[in-house]
Amino acid sequence: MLITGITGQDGVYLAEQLLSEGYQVFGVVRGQRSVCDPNRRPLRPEIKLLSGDLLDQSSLIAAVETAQPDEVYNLGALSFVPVSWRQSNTAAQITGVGVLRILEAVRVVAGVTASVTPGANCPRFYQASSSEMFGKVRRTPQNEQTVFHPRSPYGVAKVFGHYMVQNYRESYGMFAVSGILFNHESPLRGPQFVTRRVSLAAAAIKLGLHDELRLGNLDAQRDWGFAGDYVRGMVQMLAQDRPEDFVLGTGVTNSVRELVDLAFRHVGLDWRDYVRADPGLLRPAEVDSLCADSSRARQKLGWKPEVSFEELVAMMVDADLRLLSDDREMAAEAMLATLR
Ligand code: GDR
Repeated sequence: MLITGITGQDGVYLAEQLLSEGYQVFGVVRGQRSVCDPNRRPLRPEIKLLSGDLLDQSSLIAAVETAQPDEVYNLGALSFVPVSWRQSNTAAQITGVGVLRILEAVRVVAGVTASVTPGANCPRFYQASSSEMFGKVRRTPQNEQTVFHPRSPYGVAKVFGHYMVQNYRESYGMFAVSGILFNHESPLRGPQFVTRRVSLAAAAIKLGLHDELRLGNLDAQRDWGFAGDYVRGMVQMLAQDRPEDFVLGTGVTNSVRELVDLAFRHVGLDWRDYVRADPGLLRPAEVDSLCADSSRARQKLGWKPEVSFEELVAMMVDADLRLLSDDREMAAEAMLATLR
């Protein structure tokens, strides 16, 4: 199995699942392995790391050639949405055209052309598509048929990747699918994303290490689930008889305000005493509300999320209480710095 984005939250969970099922796992990492979250669990030593970059076609061909994988999971992206306005070209190149490059690498190494159909040696391909593609939503809840209206350069790039996967499926007959995943979180989430920012702040304030939490749009609503549940769905999508895209989400929507209320109540605090609105954290164009209709995944994959929003928030706040209570933990200081 070959995974891009192996150092990210989903890469870590997916690798753990595949290793536990007995598969050999290769991870593509850029020359210098960059892990933005020092709290992240170290990668398991069984994982074989190959250098490669979604910006570099030849490096991806070399990685696929070396790994000779049965399955390729493209989880690599510039995943923090606000950065995509400041680095829109980079976002388009990594998150959008990067999908084309890794698809090309798979196609070329497997010797597939318009007239040569994929043989048994052609890996199955999973693309991490995103609910950000729905953006300014046309209908609620959103499913595989809902029209896309992305609101950020990140979302636009994901739409490009999504249609490229569909095109490779239709043009070459490759087993290539996209999982349209709604927000999924865990104690391994990067500290810049709102759930982790809130869990860190609630824990830090409770422990007397910090005194306020600056946030952007409190009215934004998301469908938040647990990342461990979602990587299970990725593996199930590639185990189907025929390639098909699937929406994964809980079908439950909460606002950022509800998230904050829950996290602070978990540590016995009233969020109104600590949260400050920071206009600098508002986005040029916002995705107001998302809610998944994952009935296709429930019916065809038998997939359903096991962790509720309340359990997820409690899990994340408890993990951050442990992290920040441990004086020896170097990661704690780096995490606190992200709140300042
Ligand atoms: P999102 O996740 O953009 O949905 O994309 P994020 O956690 O960054 O934002 C969720 C919502 O919270 C609002 N918000 C804030 N967000 C952040 N980061 N920081 C704040 O202080 C803050 N205050 C309010 C945002 O405006 C937004 O509405 C995530 C990423 O993982 C993508 O890569 C992935 O594709 C989608 O989820 C599904």
